[in-house]
Amino acid sequence: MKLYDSKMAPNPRRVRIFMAEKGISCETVQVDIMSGENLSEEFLSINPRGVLPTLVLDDGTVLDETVAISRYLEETQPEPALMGQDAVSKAKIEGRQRHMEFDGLIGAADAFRNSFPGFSARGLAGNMGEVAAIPDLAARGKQVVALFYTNLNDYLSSHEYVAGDEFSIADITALCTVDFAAGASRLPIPDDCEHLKRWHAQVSARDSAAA
Ligand SMILES: N[C@@H](CCC(=O)N[C@@H](CS)C(=O)NCC(=O)O)C(=O)O
Repeated sequence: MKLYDSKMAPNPRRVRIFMAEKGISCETVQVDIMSGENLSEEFLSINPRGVLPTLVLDDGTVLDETVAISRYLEETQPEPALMGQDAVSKAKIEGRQRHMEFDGLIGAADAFRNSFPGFSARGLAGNMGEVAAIPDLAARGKQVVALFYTNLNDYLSSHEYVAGDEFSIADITALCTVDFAAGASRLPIPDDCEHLKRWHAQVSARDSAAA
């Protein structure tokens, strides 16, 4: 299989970390989002949506959406489990994963996309045509990230990981969200979020975090 990847972007990193945790490696192809390589005819002929990550299986099947790709990898290589092991843990982890994505990553992406000059006519990711950035969305994205930090800090005051006692896909989404918000959107973890900082140091020390 072949992973179409983009080094600086948070969603492809989620898949790279997921693979590293499972010890899966495959050929990767870098696609430069900043210069619009994901909107080239060549890439759109692989994924007409023009988004990364995109995984192409050996039989030619094309998968996109980080969680769908992760689901495929979890099913084909169940150990170590990153998406739960029984009905309750699977549902809990899926819920927490979605909280990280909807309550954090989308806000961080809005904050970046709607303020970065290079994306002034690329307000939506991928092959969506010209869509103007909306500065108010950048401001709201910042508010979302601030709330995300506070809520996650509270949760981590009584849990080791983002979905309870076990490292899971929810931690991967949260780590990529925090690092993207701190880097691209210049929204670092606030000093008073000590539990979030403890967790961040812990998961950043895993080998997979370098992926
Ligand atoms: N919901 C999708 C989001 C994919 C996405 O938006 N990826 C970004 C990179 S993080 C992208 O491809 N951006 C292309 C662009 O900005 O044109 C997923 O989870 O994979």
